[in-house]
Amino acid sequence: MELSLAGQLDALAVWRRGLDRQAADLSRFLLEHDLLDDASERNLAAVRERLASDRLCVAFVAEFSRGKSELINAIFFADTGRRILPATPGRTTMCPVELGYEPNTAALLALLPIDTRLEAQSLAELREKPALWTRIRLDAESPDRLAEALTEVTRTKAVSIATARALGLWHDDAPDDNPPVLAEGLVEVPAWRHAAINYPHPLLKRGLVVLDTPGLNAIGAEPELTLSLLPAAHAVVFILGADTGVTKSDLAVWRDHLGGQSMTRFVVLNKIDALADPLLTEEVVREQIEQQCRNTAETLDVERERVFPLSARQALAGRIDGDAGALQASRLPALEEALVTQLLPRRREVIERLVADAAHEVELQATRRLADQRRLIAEQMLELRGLRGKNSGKVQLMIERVDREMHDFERCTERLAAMRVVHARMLRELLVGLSSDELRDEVAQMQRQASATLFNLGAKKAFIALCGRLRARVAQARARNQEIQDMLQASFRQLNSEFGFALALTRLPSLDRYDRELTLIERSYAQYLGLSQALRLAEPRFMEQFRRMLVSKLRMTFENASGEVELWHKSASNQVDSQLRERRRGFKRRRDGLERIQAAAGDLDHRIGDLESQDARWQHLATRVRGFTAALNDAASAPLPAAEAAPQRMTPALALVPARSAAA
Ligand SMILES: Nc1nc2c(ncn2[C@@H]2O[C@H](COP(=O)(O)OP(=O)(O)O)[C@@H](O)[C@H]2O)c(=O)[nH]1
Ligand SMILES: [Mg+2]
Repeated sequence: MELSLAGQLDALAVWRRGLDRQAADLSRFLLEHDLLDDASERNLAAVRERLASDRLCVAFVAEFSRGKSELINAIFFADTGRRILPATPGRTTMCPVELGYEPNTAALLALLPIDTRLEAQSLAELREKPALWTRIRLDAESPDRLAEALTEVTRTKAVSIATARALGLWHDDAPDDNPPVLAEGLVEVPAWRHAAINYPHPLLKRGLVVLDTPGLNAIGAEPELTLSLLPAAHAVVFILGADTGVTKSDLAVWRDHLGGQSMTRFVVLNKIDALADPLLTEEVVREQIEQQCRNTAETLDVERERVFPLSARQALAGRIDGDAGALQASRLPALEEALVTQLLPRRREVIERLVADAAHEVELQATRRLADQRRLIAEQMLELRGLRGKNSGKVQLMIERVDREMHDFERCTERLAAMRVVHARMLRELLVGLSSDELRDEVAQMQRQASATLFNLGAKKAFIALCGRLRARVAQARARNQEIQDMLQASFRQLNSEFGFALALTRLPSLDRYDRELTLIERSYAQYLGLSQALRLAEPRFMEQFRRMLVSKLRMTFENASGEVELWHKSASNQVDSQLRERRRGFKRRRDGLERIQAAAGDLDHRIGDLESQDARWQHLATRVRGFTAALNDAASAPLPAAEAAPQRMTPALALVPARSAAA
């Protein structure tokens, strides 16, 4: 029985929607019962945002002409009955192509001109400037017109060597990587820097994003690919030619761009059809292929199971012709099955953990608040029960006692104010260390150090030093956070014992995640600053682009870190505020209750009854909160709704509904 990616993505989407509904229910319930504090509200909103926008990005990476585009065609577009992405000799993808689907937007090919490389803006910045992109409407109904439009990604143009140099596409010191020279001192360079296809394919509609990359040259020349697009991918399919094996440049791509990454990696040994030899038996050819897979696995240092020998061309032709035997012979189904069975469970795990953590925090917060209210009620009940059979003079004494207690209690406000001042100061000091101003200064310092050395050869050293300093900042933030926690802990203990609060701190955010993020940034950027790139970095434009990307990446990390820290502190302060409010309300209720009893002595039992039902209500609410979070947890850990088993299909294993028949 085969699983289809479409079916699995659907199941995942159904599961996510279910979780989202439950999170919404929980949120509404808490709001209705005045149990939703800021921290929980933000927590739940963040989870729901993730559930709504979860994407799965698969990147296809290889040297030129290994068959990336052909493989994408075979996996995703065979249902159109033809080759959609250009993948024939002389028709090479020249720029990174992103395939995805944005609902409520027309089918579109958006192209960013190569000239934009003359300015230092990063791709992320340029995405926000639609005016700079050339847009071509796509006709999803007509595969021929679609394929025709997509040939744009192969477009080149002739420019002078000087221009090519300025574009970062010509390096006097690295002639092998340079583009072909045409007559009259002109060279052929890609016309576009980046292409984004918005297309209502069934899989793309389900949140799949596919990234087709051109060869090494472009990967090397466009830092954005190495530094941000590839690390953001959830899986990478790395493609080799079975006819060529692992070449030196294949190995360079693997080492430089994929080696240390954390995403799931699949290695494809493509073009096995080229190994067929009429003079050899099928057995022998099979054994040859197997041997090559083992060699490949060894060279790349991956498990043999990660290597998939196949023929993209045969698979595409087999699917288009409806030839099941040819499809089987192409061995593509094994790769597709691996994508389905290995990729999605991992995505799911990430979300599951996210939801479970949020449910836990929210439950803790809400039930603590309820427990606190019940504690106050218990005290009142004790007091009232003690009044049974007492006269009204006694009640008057009680009222006076409450007044005294209230008065004593109000002394805590001074203490709280002092604690708040200290807390705010300490927190300010902590956050300054993570602020974007200081971050900018740090990067500027790195730049000064880097440009002080010849040819930017010191850039890597300066960058590593920067990472060291940034890590020290995170460590310092962690230490300061601990100090604040100690201070709060001590104050809470005092407040609890002197004024009857029930203040308790939640687990301090560990900030380990940001260490890991920094390590990841360090690794991929340091790789980029390796010797092979050093010459390119000598160009001021590149250095500027590099700096901008680095700053925006680091800023995100630091903003998230300080956001998390702030949230924790905010929830600690909120807890104090809400308990203060509750305590005051409690005193007032006690006093009102006693006054009512004084006014009508027989009211005592009635009043106790009130408190009992109030208490029962809160107990009930706590149970319901736990019910909601348990349901959320159950839904998160429940098996996915069964994906339909696909019969022996001729439509692509990964496509559920052929695009054409869906449109028809
Ligand atoms: N024999 C054979 N040729 C293939 C196969 N896959 C791709 N090709 C050819 O290899 C060339 C490069 O393919 P393409 O997909 O454009 O490579 P890309 O540059 O990696 O995107 C094209 O001429 C394809 O037709 C295959 O499985 N077998
Ligand atoms: Mg291609």
